[in-house]
Amino acid sequence: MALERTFAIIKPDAVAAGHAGAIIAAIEKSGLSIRGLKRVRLSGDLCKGFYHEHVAKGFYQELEDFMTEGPVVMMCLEGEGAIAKWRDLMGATNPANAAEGTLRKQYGTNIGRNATHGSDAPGSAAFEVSYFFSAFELV
Ligand code: DAT
Ligand code: MG
Repeated sequence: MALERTFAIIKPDAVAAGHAGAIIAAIEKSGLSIRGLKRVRLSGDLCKGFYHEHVAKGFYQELEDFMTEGPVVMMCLEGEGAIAKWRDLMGATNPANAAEGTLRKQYGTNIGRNATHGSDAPGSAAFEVSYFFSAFELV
């Protein structure tokens, strides 16, 4: 396995519910390293650029309304096989289908409000990390 970086978001539902600390603790326990972290609120334009592959889809407006409704915590995570490892910790997109013990099972509500984001491949991870973090913020 290769040393990878991936991009993670604790989404507005989980931040508002006070689950950011528990999710960060789960990341630390997993062995993934947090290389960058910030708490911000997305604009619609930032959301459209970030989710460019979903902008034309029927659920996009719902996704944007949700992702901009309150602050998020975003992170760059690093480790061996970090992309798959973080996806495994999150669980399936729809919390109803997510495995027991995963973050989306524990903290998600439905397919739209699913508590966390994670990059799905090396290309999207590189794009997403650089979309939100400068080199100065990754330490
Ligand atoms: P993932 O976040 O697991 O990579 P995705 O990239 O297919 O899933 O979709 C991005 C987000 O969009 C997802 O976390 C929640 C939302 N979403 C996806 N499919 C949806 C649907 N059918 N209805 C409502 N929201 C949806
Ligand atoms: Mg995705």
